[in-house]
Amino acid sequence: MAQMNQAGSGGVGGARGQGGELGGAGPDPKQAQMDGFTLETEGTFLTTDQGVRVDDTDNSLKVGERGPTLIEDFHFREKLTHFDHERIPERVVHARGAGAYGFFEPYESLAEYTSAAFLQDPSVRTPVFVRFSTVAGSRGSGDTPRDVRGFATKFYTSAGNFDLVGNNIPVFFIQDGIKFPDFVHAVKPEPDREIPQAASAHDTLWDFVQLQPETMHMMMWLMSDRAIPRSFRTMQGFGVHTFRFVNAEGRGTFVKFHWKPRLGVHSLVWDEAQQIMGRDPDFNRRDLWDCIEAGQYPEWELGVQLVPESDEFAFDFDLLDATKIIPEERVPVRPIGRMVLNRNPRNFFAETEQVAFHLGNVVPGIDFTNDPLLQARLFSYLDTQLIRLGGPNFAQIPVNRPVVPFRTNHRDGYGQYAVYPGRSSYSPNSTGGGCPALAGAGGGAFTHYAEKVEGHKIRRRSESFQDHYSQATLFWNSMSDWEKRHIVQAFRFELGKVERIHIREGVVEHLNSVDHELAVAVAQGVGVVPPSSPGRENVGLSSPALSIANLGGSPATIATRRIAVLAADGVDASAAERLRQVLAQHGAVVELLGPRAGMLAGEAGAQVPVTRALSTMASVLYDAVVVPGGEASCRALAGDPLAVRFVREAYEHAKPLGGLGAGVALLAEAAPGVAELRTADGAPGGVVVEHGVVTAAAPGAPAEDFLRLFMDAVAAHRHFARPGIAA
Ligand code: HDE
Repeated sequence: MAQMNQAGSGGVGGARGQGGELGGAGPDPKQAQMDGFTLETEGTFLTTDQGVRVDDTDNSLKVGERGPTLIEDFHFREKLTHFDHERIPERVVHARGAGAYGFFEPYESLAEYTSAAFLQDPSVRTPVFVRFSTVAGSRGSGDTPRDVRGFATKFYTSAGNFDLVGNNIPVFFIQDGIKFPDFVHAVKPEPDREIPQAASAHDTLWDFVQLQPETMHMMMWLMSDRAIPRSFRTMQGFGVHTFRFVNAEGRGTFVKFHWKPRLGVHSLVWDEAQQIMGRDPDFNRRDLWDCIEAGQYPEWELGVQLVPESDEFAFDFDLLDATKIIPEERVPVRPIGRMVLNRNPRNFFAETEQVAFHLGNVVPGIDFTNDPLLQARLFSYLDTQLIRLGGPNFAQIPVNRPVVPFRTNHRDGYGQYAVYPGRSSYSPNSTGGGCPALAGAGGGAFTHYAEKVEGHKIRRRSESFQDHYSQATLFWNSMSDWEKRHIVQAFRFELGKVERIHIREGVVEHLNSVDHELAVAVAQGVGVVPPSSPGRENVGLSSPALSIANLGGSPATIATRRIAVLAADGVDASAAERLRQVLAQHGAVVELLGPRAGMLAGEAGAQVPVTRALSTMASVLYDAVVVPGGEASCRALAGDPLAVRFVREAYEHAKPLGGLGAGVALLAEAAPGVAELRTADGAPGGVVVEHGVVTAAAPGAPAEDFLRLFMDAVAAHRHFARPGIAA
């Protein structure tokens, strides 16, 4: 029977030496450590917490068959007591999340800039645990609200844990952490009625925004498609603050961290995001889990923007202001390594819920700056775990343990697992031989960067933090047409839900200082008198790196895209099979949806297995749709309102559509735009491709041309220039 092995490698008594290598080829030390805490139940007996075997867990101990129940039933009491205490407070923000393990490996040594152990040697892999999250919703809310996504990474390095607690948006709402409770109270459900759940479209958030113009840059990002990512795997991550690298000589360099997804940056459209909340509230969480299970491991490249300390004041914004980016055209992002997530947790609560991130978890070679948002976070993350995880020993929870030994003079407290023998628990001591001993910098100890600071104690915001509009304008100017359209639609949606007209007016006034056309377009949609002239001049600066349109991923790929093949009895079975084969070979997840589960009778009597019944799915759960030929199949689909809606919505959400033989007519019937496109091209019979609609009217299996063009359309993700769509 499985035994719990707490002395497993890297546990309290872990055998690994400080600074010991985490070998690239060897077993993952975090996995080995977690294995030591894992309790398999297969082949075991049910016991009490005390290890006593249980004979009956269905009937409480009673006096006679009809009771009463006896208090001496220790199994009954233990079972209910444990159940009564199963819940812990959810995170005050970022309550809903999903996590995975993996590894990070640097491309080359960064010793010139930092002594961080995990950034020295390309042959050394460092285990990681990443938790992605939404911010405003509660733990049971849906995955696709319009919201920031958290992107928090714990690196279990050979010099202790380093936590990079970032978001998928590179700036933040506020400049000083003392405003965080105000901001969070404003965005969370309103306190009297606890409405709305996981939504920013309400009066209190927008009231905060109109009264706090430093939010404007972030609000532009939040109203953009960045706030509705297609997948955690297709979003960027950012450390947001300016941090500091410190090298072995003690020289500091400012650094901003960037994660870039290998698959490119892709988003949903708003109508789709709203539907998914009902159709599959676990959409992003499921996607992460399924891809890892399927061996299609999510991957990001870590990049850094490095700024020498001598350039601290070289910018027209303050590096300490977390509402600003450093445009990539000014300081390029240097790729320094890659992260792969290749292992799902075994237990959601034990790992994903109990993981405790803290901005203050840094290792030698990485240090802080005086960014006042960062400074506040240094307090908050440790503090929050005390209530969330119930005491000061949460670092001993398996997922939080470093893979190197820890020895402290901390003792006692709830949930203390470590058994420190001996009489000494203080420093300095002679009773314990002076141990645990202090290491100097030469012995791998963390030494704080000796930044010189002086000043008066004041409550004041620096003059260099006062420009709240320039970068909001930069972001707007950098957007493609369709991104701009989505931003206007998002502002109209959100402000349209705001009840108080003065709040809508206040926001429009700020938008007028971002861009006049934007303000007018939003005003026209929300019943506010459009401003007559710009609030500020827009000098037209832009930064291509900010637009999703430029971040499609390279090389473009259909890997992991979910493609629905619609079919009914009479489908051209060989066409359906060929589509499945080729698309799956290129890494797509191909599902055949039919009017019912089970088998379809294909043309010429072939049996075609249905992956799922159409009635259990919706096009919002797929990236693309393709309809193989077969007269009877397509006629049946055309008469099925679910199938027609499926195709129409995919068209309206700008998704790639494919049609073969009789499938072309079905597409045209379901989505009138398709017919318009085909006529425009005027090539009936051959393969026609227009705005991501790929059709070949000739009956039979898909030709190479069709497959190639359809896959190109899928890789491009969305086709927003399509006629007749709102997205
Ligand atoms: Fe957080 N934040 N935050 N935050 N944050 C938390 O810590 C806080 C901020 C971020 O998956 C809390 O363990 C303050 C910026 C992520 O477990 C809490 C301020 C960024 C996560 C907290 C900020 C983040 C959190 C809630 C302003 C991006 C989820 C539970 C000074 C750079 C981590 C917890 C996970 C979680 C405080 C601002 C990212 C209360 C006071 C900026 C990804 O400690």
